[in-house]
Amino acid sequence: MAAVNRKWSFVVAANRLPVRRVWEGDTARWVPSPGGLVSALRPVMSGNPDAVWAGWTGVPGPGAEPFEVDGFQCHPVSVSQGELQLFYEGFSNATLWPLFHDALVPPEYHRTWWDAYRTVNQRYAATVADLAAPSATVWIHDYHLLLVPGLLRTARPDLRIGFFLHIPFPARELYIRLPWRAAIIDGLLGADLIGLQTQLGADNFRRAAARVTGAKIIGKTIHHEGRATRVDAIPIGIDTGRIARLAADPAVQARATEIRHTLGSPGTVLLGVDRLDYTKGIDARLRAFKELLSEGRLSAEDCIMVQIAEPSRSQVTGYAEVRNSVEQLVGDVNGNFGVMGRPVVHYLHQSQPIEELVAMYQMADVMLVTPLRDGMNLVAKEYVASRADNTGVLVLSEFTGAAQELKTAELINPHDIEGLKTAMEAAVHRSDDEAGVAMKAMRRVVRTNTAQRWAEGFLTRLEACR
Ligand code: GDG
Repeated sequence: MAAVNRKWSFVVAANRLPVRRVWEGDTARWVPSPGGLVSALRPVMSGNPDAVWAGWTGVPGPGAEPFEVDGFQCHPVSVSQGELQLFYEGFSNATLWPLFHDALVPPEYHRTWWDAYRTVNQRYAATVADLAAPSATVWIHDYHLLLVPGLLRTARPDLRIGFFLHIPFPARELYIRLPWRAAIIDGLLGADLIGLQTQLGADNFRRAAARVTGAKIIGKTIHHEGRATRVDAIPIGIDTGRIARLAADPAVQARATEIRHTLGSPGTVLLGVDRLDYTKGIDARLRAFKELLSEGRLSAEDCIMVQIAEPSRSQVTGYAEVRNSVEQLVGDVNGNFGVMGRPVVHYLHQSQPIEELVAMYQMADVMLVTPLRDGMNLVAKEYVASRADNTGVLVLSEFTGAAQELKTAELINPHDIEGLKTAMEAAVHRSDDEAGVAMKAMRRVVRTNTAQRWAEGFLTRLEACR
């Protein structure tokens, strides 16, 4: 049990705690959440007596007492039902998320959302200020908490503060539409180090900061009001070891064979795995697949597509629309090209455990990762990490952070449907030799830049600041 009132020399703050609640009959217990961030921070946090994680439990209402799960000390921050709508679904996911993803749907600007965002950020900052020991290191994550570094700097000038943005930072011309653009830049500049997924994101941030606050940029550092903030590209990785272990597990391999058999043992399986989000370009790949079938460039007898679309943010503007358009396209392809008992697109609007995803990665010949904009995209890296025999082709959007590292993928522009079709057709017909060379190079990248190395790298740079 994390003691109340004690101070910690390493504090992580993120919207969510690294845990989720599972119910067994009438009893609930906390288990560690799946996902890259938890794996990345496990080596520096789990079992570390000086480290604590502040965040929301996922259950609205008053904050619970501190607790421990799997060696992670968890300090809940409360978010009410009303704040969930205004701060989380509103400002975080209907203002910042679309604006930072190139305004793929129009961002909404509401002063009531902004007020709630500020209130919740103040609560996080106050919580961290209270938890942190003198001169502690604090690492704040993502777009839900953009104001926390600045609020914390004012309350606790002694702290070493790092911030990592998991999503893209947009072009300055887009960013400056935000009515609260100055407050957010000021908030972020409270950090000593700001990490972004790509060089482009880091450049965009520095340019926006210079324009909005008049700050001076020298090299990678922003100088403003007597303080310096270093801004770097520090791309996140995956827990490659875990994915590789799952890929080597005979039960997972047997499942991969079984899935392929269930699909009717087709010549080629194309796979998509995404949260059902308008940024992920799921409709672009379905449209391309449909046209390839109707032009006879791919055959429905030979090629099957599987699309896993994890349910996501169904209450937020834009998400019901993308679900409709994806489901309409799936129906269209199956209606036109399927035969009784054998659909051409297998679509699951369900969350899958990682074991099942790795089995899918293993059975798929072509992986389709076609976002219109994506900070990194871990699915692309997980696919590569699952291909121990160096087979498989990754079709990857240029507009993902992952494209900066996985340079031998089949890179595409998802806005260019003809180009996407050509790349998908080529991927289906790619020779094993050619695919092997490309896959080997990508596997070197995911073996080197792991989630654990990313966390160490970020913290080493943060220690070097100030
Ligand atoms: C944001 C940024 C950035 C588990 N079950 C399912 C599922 N998972 C896991 C996947 C993967 C993760 O969820 C999805 O990560 P992505 O990177 O693809 O996407 P976002 O959720 O948008 O993550 C992104 C990331 O933060 C980390 O910094 O890379 O750019 O947007 O690990 O194994 N995924 C899906 N269905 C499941 O049932 N799709």
